[in-house]
Amino acid sequence: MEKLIITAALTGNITLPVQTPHLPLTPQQIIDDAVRAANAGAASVHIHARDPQTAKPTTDPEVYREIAAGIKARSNVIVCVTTGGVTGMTAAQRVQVVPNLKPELATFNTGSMNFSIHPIVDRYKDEDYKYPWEKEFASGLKQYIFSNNFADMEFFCNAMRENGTKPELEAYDVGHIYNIRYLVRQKMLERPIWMQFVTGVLGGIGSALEDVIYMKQTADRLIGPENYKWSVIGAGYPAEFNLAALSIMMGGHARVGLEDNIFIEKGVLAKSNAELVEKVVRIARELGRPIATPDEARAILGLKGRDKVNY
Ligand code: KMH
Ligand code: ZN
Repeated sequence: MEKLIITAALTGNITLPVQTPHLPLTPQQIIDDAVRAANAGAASVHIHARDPQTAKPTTDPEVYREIAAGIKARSNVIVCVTTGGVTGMTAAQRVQVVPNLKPELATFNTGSMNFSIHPIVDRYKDEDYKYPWEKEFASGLKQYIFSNNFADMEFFCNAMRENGTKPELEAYDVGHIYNIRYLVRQKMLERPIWMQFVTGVLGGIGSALEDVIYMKQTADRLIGPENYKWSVIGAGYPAEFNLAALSIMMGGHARVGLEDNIFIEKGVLAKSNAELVEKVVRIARELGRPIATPDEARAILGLKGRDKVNY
């Protein structure tokens, strides 16, 4: 089996400060967490930018530039920027980070869906929230549709191809794998196709072992195992680690991080992204799966190299 590529998803657009005090929010906090996660064994860090004043998700390319350049100055880790966006962000706003930074890797969401964490509002009292926008943001996701229609996907594909950025395909359900097959047939994707099976998000497929195996079987049938590399995201605890273990045994790769899961053990908050990476490194070691370095991951994924980015 090829060496394990560990991705650390540091902040996300959806995890809220009320959920954990350990979420890196400012550019400096995100840079520091990225370097620690890389030192712990992550070959790739997946970054979302937050407004440095309000901690709200932002698509401001200059905040992304500060984060990506700060990480590059201190680590060889792959920087995977998000094009995910969140409520109220247009496709054009979401994708502008690609021509601006010309990153090696950027997320590419392979279909529309509901995407919400509104039920968490019932867990917190008003005085628990750190920022005035959090409760309304979480409640508002009940009406949110994460839009990635076929026109959006063509637009994102073209932007990434024009800038030498490899898309990290985020597939949240089996129907999204049919969309990927469509994109392959339209010759919009280069091999090896790199995809994350994103499981356990409210609005997407669940995070049972059977869900991952079905996603894998469908991708093998539609895309062909020789044409893609895959990683698993299990949102929440214990899914993040159970599915990482499953993927490690099956020859896939794994993503961990506070974007997807804030717990290191049942009811115990992870103190950093590095702590989550260290746990999946221990699981891989026990299962005899060596860990890929950033350059080994670049070779596996066919990335252009950190000297070809624009930051
Ligand atoms: N912001 C979430 C709706 C990605 O990083 O591309 C999904 C997301 C995925 O942001
Ligand atoms: Zn993300």
